[in-house]
Amino acid sequence: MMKILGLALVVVAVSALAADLPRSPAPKDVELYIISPADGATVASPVTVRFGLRGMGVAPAGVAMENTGHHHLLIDAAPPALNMPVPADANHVHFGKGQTEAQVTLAPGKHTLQLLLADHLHIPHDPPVMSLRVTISVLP
Ligand SMILES: [Cu+2]
Repeated sequence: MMKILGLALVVVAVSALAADLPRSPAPKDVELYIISPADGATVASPVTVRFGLRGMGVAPAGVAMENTGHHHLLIDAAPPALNMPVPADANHVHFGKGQTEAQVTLAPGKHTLQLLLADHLHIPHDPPVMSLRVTISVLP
């Protein structure tokens, strides 16, 4: 009985911790956008995606500096939970070296691209700094 209670307490403590991860503040009037490709564009793979950011700076992951972050490209994915680190997988690509463009290999067909800035710990800012989502068609 005590064992079960102990486990329940640990679970509660861990969820409280996740909800309380501190988020870096984002200044007002920040703009994150995909310079290219344009929404609706038809392109060949690999696709060069250029990241645009106005009102904040880019810093590598791990470097805690006010009003900075690094880019994450969401490929065919909805925005992830904003109170925890951005997942790292084929649909959530981190640019932790401070890159401002990427070459992305995509299968033929329709794909969506969206940028999400996150802080040195990969946690989105508050309020989140996100681009509009663009839809592109990749040639066979
Ligand atoms: Cu990251």
